[in-house]
Amino acid sequence: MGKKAVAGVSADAQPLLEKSPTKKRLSSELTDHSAKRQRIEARTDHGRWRLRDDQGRQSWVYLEDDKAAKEWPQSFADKYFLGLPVDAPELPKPTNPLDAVRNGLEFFEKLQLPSGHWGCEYGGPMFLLPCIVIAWYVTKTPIPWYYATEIKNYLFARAHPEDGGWGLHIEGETSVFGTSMNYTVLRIVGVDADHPVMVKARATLHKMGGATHAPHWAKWWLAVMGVAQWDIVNPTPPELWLLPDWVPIAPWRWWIHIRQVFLPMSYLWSKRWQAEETDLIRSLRNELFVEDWANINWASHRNSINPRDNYHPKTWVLNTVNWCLVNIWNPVLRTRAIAQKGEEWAMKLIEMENENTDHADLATVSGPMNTVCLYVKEGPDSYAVRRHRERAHEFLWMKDEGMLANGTNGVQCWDTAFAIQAVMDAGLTEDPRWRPMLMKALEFLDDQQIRENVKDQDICYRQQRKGGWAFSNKDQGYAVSDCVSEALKSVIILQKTPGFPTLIDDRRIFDAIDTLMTYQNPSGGCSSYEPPRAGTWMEVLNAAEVFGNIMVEYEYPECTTAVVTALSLFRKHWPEYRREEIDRFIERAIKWIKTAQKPHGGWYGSWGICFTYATMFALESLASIGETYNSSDYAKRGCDFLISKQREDGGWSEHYRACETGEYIEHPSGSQVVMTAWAVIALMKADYPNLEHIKSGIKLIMDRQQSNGEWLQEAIEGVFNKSCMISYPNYKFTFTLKALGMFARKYPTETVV
Ligand code: LAN
Repeated sequence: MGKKAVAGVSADAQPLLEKSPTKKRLSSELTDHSAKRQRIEARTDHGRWRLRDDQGRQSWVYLEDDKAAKEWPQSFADKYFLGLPVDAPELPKPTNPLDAVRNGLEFFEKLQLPSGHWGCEYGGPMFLLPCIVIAWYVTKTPIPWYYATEIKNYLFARAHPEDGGWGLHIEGETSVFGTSMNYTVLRIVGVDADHPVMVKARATLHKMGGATHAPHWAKWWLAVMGVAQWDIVNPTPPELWLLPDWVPIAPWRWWIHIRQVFLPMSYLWSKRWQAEETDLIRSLRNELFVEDWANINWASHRNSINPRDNYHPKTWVLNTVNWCLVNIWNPVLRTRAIAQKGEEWAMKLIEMENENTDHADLATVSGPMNTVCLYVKEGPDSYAVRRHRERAHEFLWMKDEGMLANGTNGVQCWDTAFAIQAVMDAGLTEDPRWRPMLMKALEFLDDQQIRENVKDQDICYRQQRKGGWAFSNKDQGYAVSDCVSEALKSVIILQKTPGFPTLIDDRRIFDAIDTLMTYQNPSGGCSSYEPPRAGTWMEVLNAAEVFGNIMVEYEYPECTTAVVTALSLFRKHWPEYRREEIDRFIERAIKWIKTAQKPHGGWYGSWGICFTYATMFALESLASIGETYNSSDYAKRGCDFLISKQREDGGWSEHYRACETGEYIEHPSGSQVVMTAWAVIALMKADYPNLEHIKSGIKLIMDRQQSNGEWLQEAIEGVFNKSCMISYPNYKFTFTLKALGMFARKYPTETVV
């Protein structure tokens, strides 16, 4: 149990219990959730969980009532996500790739959700659940016992088997960020500090220096809780939002995610708001730190950080800026009037974000932070707080291990677009067997297209989005270049297939194109949510420590290719519309793709792991203008790079550390189906002449397919900001099917088994 004894731990483990009923309360609304102990059980009955799909809004419901459970039986997808037996029928063993596609689709079709989309767990990052749970705690939001129970189960299942800590993401090494945050979550949901899991985690945390050595975001959350003091948090002044737009560092120029996180951070930092003190908070002050809490010199730990958390050390520029803010700006120059103006404008922007997303907010960090801001500003029962509370459920996911937080409010539009394309690549869109599934998917994309720009787009610094699609759903409503592109391709493909209706008319297609055309950077490459608004030098102000490439938009081969292929497809069907601009766009984009090739021949991937993922996209871009292995040195070098990484069993297996280091690294667990699919897709796109390499990859994918048509989960597939991994479980269906289908169409006479 660390260095110090923790007084009264058992009772303190009752986080929502005020021990002494006579204790003076600051507000009467406390009574509700502080009066009872958080109920927590060994496990819930997994047969009672259901995934509700309300037009693409997902939330997990626990049916405590027998009658309700009977009336709403568990679906195949519910059971699959929960790891319960699904009894999918055994299928005839495929003798060729196309039959393997059919078997895969038999299984995958059953995972399509009622509104027509595919969903799945979207976990990986280990700092998201803490955002939600701490926000619940400080806003006195009751946590249902079945959530508390399953959150505990998930975190217990994910504790590092040796040191008992948690990392930045599920496959990462233990860090102060992961451990201090998830330890806090476990205490909030009712786990006793004496529990062996907690004792072990605490010992590890203390060995790493305790929570004084946590990165910025953890310090911020602990300060909000009142477990740490605000002086330990590096400054995030809201008055930065008052800078005129022309100022090169003005926050409107930052990457949308860091902008939306900085916003609520700056608001609460400026207010130095802290939650009401409870026994749990007092207890955590003893548990999370190595030093005696009362004697900690908080300001001296602003820059303390354990090396494991310090992926992107702060630059001397940022340290100097912070020093000036702490020692000159805050104490001497920052008048109350300036602070107030900054807070007011930050709050206005938060309110606009809430209005634009109906309180779903951009993602799982800013959403919970905004909830706290609104709680502070408007009080516990305001509409904004209640709506935020409702929407928080859409970020939670239930699986066999327990309950986790997803990176966004789902993967709806993204995975649905790839599902459609997998059928298309296999040439099966006209097969009546898949028509109902595809029809539902098309209807979903029709419903989810964003029809208008946000209100006052320029005031809240948003990007044009009309006609686009978000990664998740239209409620969240942030169009992303590649999400728009993949959805648009899928819609065009289906609507041009005989037998499918035109749900999305030309005007709406043109809207999507108009929005896509805004994403090109002067270099020719495309970024994610917005074209870059400042140079990459802004990274010198990266204060997050745990992430890289977070301050501004970059150009990505993945996004660039998605846009190029969408425009190319569009151009075939509508050769007149903005023709010259589109031609020029594509030409410039591919020029940029060429410049982004690494000396070893591969491309660095920012959203999937890593060189394998991006090389697939880059080779597709080149192929779209007819540059393939035999005709293009770029394509040849890309293929040679991939071939040099093929393993003896025919597969590929890149490790996530490649994203962190920028060097290709082999995964110790051997070939992965998703990675193998990416590599063979790339080789096929580039017309790689030696078929044996492609065939051995295809064979590996077929060999790994189960007799019911599914593939099993392997290593994590995705990444963001270089250091944090994120799961894309549907990729083991969509990309395997795409690879097999492409092979079947391209080499119809070839056999692999
Ligand atoms: C995502 C998810 C989707 C992803 C793709 C569409 C796959 C990509 O091609 C473009 C970028 C995008 C939209 C993306 C950006 C960053 C996200 C939103 C995430 C990886 C999901 C979670 C992550 C977000 C930043 C997590 C919150 C953490 C912060 C550092 C703010």
